[in-house]
Amino acid sequence: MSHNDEVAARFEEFASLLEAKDIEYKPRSYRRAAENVRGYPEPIENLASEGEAAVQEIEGIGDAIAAKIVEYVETGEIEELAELRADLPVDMAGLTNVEGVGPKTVGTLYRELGIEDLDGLEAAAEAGEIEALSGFGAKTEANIRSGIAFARTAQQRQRLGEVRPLGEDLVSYLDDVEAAKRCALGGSLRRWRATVGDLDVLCASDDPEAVVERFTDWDRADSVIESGSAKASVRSDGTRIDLRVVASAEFGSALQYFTGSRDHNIGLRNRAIARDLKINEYGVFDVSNVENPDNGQRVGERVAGETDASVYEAVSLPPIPPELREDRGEIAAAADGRLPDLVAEGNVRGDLHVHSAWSDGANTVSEMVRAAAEFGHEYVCCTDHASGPGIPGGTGLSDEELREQTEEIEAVREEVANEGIDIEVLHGVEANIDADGGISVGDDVLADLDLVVASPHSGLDGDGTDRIVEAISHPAVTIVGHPTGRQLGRRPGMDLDFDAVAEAAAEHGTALEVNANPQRLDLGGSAVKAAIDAGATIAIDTDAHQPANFSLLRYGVHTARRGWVEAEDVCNAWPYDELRAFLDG
Ligand code: DGT
Ligand code: CA
Ligand code: CA
Ligand code: ZN
Repeated sequence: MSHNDEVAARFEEFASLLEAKDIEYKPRSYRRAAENVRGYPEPIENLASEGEAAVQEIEGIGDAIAAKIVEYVETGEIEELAELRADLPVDMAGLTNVEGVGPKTVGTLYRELGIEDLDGLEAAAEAGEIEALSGFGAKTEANIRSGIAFARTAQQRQRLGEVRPLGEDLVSYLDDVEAAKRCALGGSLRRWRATVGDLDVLCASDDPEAVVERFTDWDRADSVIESGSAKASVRSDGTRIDLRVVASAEFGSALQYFTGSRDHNIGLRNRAIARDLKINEYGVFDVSNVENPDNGQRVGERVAGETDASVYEAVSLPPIPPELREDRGEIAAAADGRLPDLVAEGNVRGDLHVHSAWSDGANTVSEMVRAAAEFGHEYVCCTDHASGPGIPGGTGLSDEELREQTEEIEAVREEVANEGIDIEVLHGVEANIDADGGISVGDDVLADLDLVVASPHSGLDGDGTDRIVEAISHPAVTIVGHPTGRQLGRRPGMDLDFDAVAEAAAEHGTALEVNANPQRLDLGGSAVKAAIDAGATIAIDTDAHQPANFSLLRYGVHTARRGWVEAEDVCNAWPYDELRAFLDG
């Protein structure tokens, strides 16, 4: 089991509490440490067991932070964090879920009004107490009031990127349990939905009680919600996990059933009924000689159920990838032999949206390029932020700085070539899309760059269709980045007419991004499908701000798969020559 996510969450809380106390600089190093620990490929406790010096091998981790990691791994606590919490006893994660409420605001609201949680915040906003504080106003208070409802519902669903590693960790733990023969994730997590209500795990075993016992004993299970002879639910770091244990012969049908979605399963069951078959979690049954098929679960002759694919085969269908099981026409497509040959992570050849320390990234261009090569990319494009609204002060580049950056990019190209590192290095920019759809970089600079990602960073509410279509039509724009501007669990982003956006993108040869950052996953599955249906090109980018972020690619790939995307639809899955032709065309 790995403590990486737990340590990262503690450091993020640590950073927020420091910020709330108006302490400067330190929060940034804790946030950076959190990201590096989360992205570190090995269980952090392996390093911690070798001592503080070993932990300092991780980038961005000095002696003070290393000591805290060792302390946490050894004791399960960080004393300084406990002191900070006692000093500022607030629900930091819940409060900062409200858009416009950052850690500093939480600190002020606690000191001035004693606000500790969402209920307190709501009461104060309703009573007009926030408006009366200096530095706040009627508009801020109104925004907070409207953000609370969204923050409350958002809290009930977790982001895919946070729970997927938890689920994988659990499956690898259960794989080592002797009594468990096969294990798999089910539910929305297996379908790679952007947010997940709870986590469903399935095991095949002849000894279900032994598996249930090991599950409830798992050291990441904080509490047991319920526990029976063949199923149990626990809570881990705020996430509910449901386990079911079934016989091996029924594993496939159970997995198919618990993968969902509900509407997909209804479609499949109807197809079965038309063939005198009955599908349920126990198997597929031939009920042609059964008088009353609804009378009981295991009725008639059992014809399938050992594997997930066998269930589809029984109704004359090829296996349908879990990401497609959303009742968006996948059963008809499967029946007609029209299922897409979905893009896979291995198809992606480069990342076209990457930041360096020139803007708000953590590393030099050279470090990011090397990390991209190490990840396996054939090409990478540096796209630091241009200055503009929504870009934190001082982190966006002026036209002049973009010109200067060109020289550094050229130097990095030479440097990696001299070392025999095989990667093409492109120079781009992430420009802002302003309220009217205009672009925040001068035309002469745009013309000299290899690629332009244009993204919205401010004014992210209401209908943004015209604005995004305008940006798509700009001749210099290659990719529209995170088109809605949504942040999962934080803000819904702009409303877009996805058909109109898709048509414009197809017409102008502008790619639409699937931003792989788990906070965004923007565009999401159904919007991506609209883009594909209109013939638009997709870019799957990580928006990396540090080397560990390149591995977030998988979330983007699976989100694209939810939109029926094939490798040929993805410009950064094309060989470099084809990409070059696209950029130059
Ligand atoms: P979530 O957890 O809200 O992100 O979404 P799911 O899809 O994981 O839903 P969940 O955890 O309630 O149930 C897992 C799967 O089990 C679901 O996708 C389909 C199946 N399932 C559960 N309850 C029902 C039900 O009452 N009717 C049908 N047809 N299927 C169900
Ligand atoms: Ca679920
Ligand atoms: Ca469930
Ligand atoms: Zn970016």
